[in-house]
Amino acid sequence: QCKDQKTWLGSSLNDICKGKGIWSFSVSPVIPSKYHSVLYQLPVNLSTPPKPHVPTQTLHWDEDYVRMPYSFSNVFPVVENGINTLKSRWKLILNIFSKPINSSREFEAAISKYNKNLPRFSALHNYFDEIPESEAHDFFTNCLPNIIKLALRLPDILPGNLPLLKRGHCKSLSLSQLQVSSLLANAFICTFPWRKDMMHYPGVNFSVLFSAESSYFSEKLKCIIYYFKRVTNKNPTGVITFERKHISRTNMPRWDNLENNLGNTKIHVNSSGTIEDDGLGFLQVDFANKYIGGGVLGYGCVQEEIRFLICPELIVSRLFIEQIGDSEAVIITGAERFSNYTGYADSFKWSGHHQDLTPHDDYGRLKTTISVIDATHFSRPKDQYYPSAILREVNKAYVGFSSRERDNLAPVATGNWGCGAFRGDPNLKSLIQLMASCAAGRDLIYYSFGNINLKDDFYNMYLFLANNRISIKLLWNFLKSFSSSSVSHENLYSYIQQSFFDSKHQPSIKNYFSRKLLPEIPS
Ligand code: AR6
Repeated sequence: QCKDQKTWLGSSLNDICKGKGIWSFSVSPVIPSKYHSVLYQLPVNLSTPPKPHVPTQTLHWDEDYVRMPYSFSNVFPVVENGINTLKSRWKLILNIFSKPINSSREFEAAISKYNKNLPRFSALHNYFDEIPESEAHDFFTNCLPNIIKLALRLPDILPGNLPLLKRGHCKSLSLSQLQVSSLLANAFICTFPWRKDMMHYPGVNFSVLFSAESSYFSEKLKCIIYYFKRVTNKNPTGVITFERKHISRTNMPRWDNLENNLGNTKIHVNSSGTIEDDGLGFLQVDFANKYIGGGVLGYGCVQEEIRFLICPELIVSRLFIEQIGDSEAVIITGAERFSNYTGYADSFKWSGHHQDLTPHDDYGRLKTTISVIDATHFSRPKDQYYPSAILREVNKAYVGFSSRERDNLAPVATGNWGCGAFRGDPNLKSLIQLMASCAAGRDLIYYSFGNINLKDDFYNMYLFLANNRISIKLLWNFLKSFSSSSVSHENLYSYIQQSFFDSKHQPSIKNYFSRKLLPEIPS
């Protein structure tokens, strides 16, 4: 699109921000409680990294907490002089990394001494075989030793228990950015022990990435290495909150009962821009996998993976966030963006330094809030129109968009959620997200990712809904009946219009399946 051409329809961003600016929206507080573990000392001053919270309990080694690699319980059996004994794995790790590592093969060999069942680091070897020797030398003499140092400081940086955010429980966890960096450094050297009871956690050790050969492997690695260069050069001083949300079936909205007019929600639909570049200050949606981060540490390089690569602090969530259930979402506040990028999927490229100028909130977090919601993967796209499928998606979006705060909520910045790898229909998903944001009391900013027809059609549909004061309940009923009609899926919007006229006993509009007729909005 031409630079000067207006690429958006609907309310201006200034209007949506009520003229007060994008940083004016309310944020959830950081108050330690039974439901919010804060693992650093308050208050946060942002001139130095916050000190760790002094633990009052001994370190847990059970299914409710992250098993820390430095725990006394992290042992392995050996036979010495014919006697079975248990040795500390952390001591072994300290010993192994007391010697320099000069190549990726030495790196793999070192890790395999304390982490059995490693895949071969073939992608990593290829990478170092191909880059100039001077770059590899710089990595093994500067960058890797700094990562290792940061990893081995974990007992001082994070001496306390790190609770797991488990399925079905509403719970928050706040960590300092320094604590996150040390956890990620441990993930890089693959120190986290794996247990059977972690089966439903995505896993954070980087061994999977090092083995996953793909066209974008080197670009992923560049993002990660660049992150470590930044945080080891200057320790970050802010903090991040990870919140797991669950809404029980009985507390979910009754979509067939909600009288809210969809037109009460303001929308801004833009065919240009992205959530991460243009959604500053808004509730930014991560088009997630139920295993948070999706293929970031393996195969896959689309919206979620890219977001996690440019904001690598998000990756740490894979350590403690169990598989996300249907009525759950994760909200992450404060993750910093470190890198820029170009391209997408196979053409994805790291493109260097990003200075994140987002201001901090009163609690020391960057005012960047990400709502992690996983759409359904429709291997048979026609399944998405069944009422049960629509219900699952609208409930999911509602969990991700709703808030305990009532006033001054940031608008949702979203787009074709579930409509790429997961094969959803953007015409349907845009309406589902409109219903969810309307019920949650947020305005909606929709990036159609270059799709001009979608921008026009969705906006015209919205105008139709708004001008006719159509409620969530009525739209829900139209959507519910769609799958049993004989109308083809491309004509969903026309079907809704026609259903409305039918409900009013008004004559049908001529040719109502033609897109050209959509702008014919009754005033
Ligand atoms: N901003 C706005 N819109 C975007 C952006 C962006 N930065 N990037 C992509 N889009 P997809 P899904 C649009 O496929 O279908 C991952 O592996 C673009 O139109 O990432 O929900 C996850 O881990 C794109 O086609 O999301 C899951 O496993 C569409 O959004 C799975 O993919 C959908 O992006 C989720 O797949």
